[in-house]
Amino acid sequence: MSAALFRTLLARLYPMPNRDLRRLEAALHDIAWHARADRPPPLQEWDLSRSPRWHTGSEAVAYVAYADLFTRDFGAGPPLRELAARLPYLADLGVTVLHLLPIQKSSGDAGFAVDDYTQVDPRFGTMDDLEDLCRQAHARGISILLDFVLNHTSDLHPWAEAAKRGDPRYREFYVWDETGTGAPWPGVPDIFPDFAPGHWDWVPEQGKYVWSTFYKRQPRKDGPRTGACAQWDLNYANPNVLFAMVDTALQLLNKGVDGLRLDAVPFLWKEPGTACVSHPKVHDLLRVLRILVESVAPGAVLLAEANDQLAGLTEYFGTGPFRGRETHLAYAFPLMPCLWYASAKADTTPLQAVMARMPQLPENASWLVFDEVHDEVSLETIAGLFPGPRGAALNRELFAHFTAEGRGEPFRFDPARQEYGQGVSGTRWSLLDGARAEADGDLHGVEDAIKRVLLHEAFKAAAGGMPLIYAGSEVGLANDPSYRQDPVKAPDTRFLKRTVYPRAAAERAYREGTKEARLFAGVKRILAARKVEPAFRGTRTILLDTPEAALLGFVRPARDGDVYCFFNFGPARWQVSVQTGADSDPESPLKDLLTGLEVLPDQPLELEGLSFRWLKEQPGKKPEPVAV
Ligand code: OTU
Repeated sequence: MSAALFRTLLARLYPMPNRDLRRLEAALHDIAWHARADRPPPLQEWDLSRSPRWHTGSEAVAYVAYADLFTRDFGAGPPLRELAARLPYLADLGVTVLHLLPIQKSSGDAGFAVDDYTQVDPRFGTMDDLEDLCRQAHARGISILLDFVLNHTSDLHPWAEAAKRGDPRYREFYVWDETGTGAPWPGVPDIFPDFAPGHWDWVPEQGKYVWSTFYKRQPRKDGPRTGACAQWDLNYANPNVLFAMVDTALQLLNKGVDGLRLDAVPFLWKEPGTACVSHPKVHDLLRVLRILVESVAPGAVLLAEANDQLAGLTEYFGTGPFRGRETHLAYAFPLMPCLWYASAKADTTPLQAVMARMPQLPENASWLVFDEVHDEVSLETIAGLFPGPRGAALNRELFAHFTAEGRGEPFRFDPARQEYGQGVSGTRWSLLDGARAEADGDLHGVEDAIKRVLLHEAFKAAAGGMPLIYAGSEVGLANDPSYRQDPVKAPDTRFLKRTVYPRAAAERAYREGTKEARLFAGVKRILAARKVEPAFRGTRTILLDTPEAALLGFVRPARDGDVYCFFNFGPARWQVSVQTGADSDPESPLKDLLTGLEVLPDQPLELEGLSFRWLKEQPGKKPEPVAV
């Protein structure tokens, strides 16, 4: 990256006289230079030893967990230390990337209200424990991805405390309402309309409102002060904020983590008259961060957490001269609600429509393909994908389906827009009706739920990106409604799915015949088949025509033979014909990657209800003689 481009970015972000700009640039280089000098030699070796495209490989599989919930039932030590003992379990499943939800000192929002970036929360352990965990994970071929909550600090962070006291340096770390009215800027979305409405938090010490996209203590001056915590957005228009946060990022990377999940990244830049979401300057900030991260920890990846529409989302991989030079990974938000729609309605039409629109990514970038994380399933995304009444109808259908019969609970329900909710909280097993079926002793229901879970996993593994597994979903953990008893958690339904991973479930995962073992073994088989198949590298997919809405088909191209992927989201059995390409060998049998069995291309392919098939071309291969 040329120095001129770096300077261009800074000049766009911070219009100022050249001399000041040069000073700003020098300050950033200085921060990076110090971090480079501090990078421990073993990490420098690690940097050199790995491919810079490790995140795009077919073996790359991510797992997201809360360190405490994932280990609590396994040992009484600090979670970061107990995690080491859980690595063999993850490795056995096929996981190569562990995303740890926030572990820094925090006063709320399940870790996303950070009080101190330089300290691990004592509940989790210490920075030394983190370094140790990274070493042990690397030894097992597992990379660690850490949350980097860069959009906001808590109101208890020393910067926020200083701002409350009126310290002019730190006042400028945040964004204040200069009108004094607390009136929302027009067009700015309301993210937690139910329990933290608007985008201002009242600060009695200053007699002013401060910008807060997420949790607030007191949204209105004359309202109650009941918020469980507060998250104050950082003011990136102030270069000192950029300095501090770049420094924080580089220090975390020097602990040995392999990547940073950039939390709530669309909200980084505020400009009146805009929605303050994915502003062009957000991208400039990320490009600056990428350059500096690469100069210190080459091989470390940046993951954009941006619940954005497809076009906007793709920009996180960089555009123009910055293509492939912004974030390495982004959550594939647009696929997610469409996958749930396919599951709920046995209709893959929306999923196909979105897949057809997925753009070609730069070779060094990839999607993180997911069906759930620690947050709600954001169903509203489907409304944005299909503007007008169709999208609203799809959203309504999804919402009704997944909040019915105790599957999940509404999240981000806007009381002013009663017509439909925006998201739903719940574990996958509960949302797919597995928990209800188990409770009712409905064996057919349990069978179906198992098949649906494996369909989801097979789709995520094949769709063109790194699949992401939410902790416990691989053994079918159910909703835990006990959060309602905790007044701090009660207003936030996302806690419904933030369950302790019980030791008993891990034991059953290895006890044949249990539902846990069937799920675990099924997921493991899918990931193992994916790992060795070159066609599952990268992100290219080509949609196939299928005769039924319940069916989805696509090709993953590869030089040694394409892979044909078929999914049946409906209960009925269907036949499809595999239309191999014109340059394919019509004589050669295809190989089923899950069973190893051969299929002749001119034979109709049987697709049982709620099943999938992955078929690999084998150019030049003669059919096996049929055994008698
Ligand atoms: C993220 O989510 C985290 O994943 C949440 O757990 C946090 O509460 C939140 O940030 C604040 O730190 O709105 O409902 O476009 O969708 O940042 C979840 C991005 C959220 C947002 C996302 C946010």
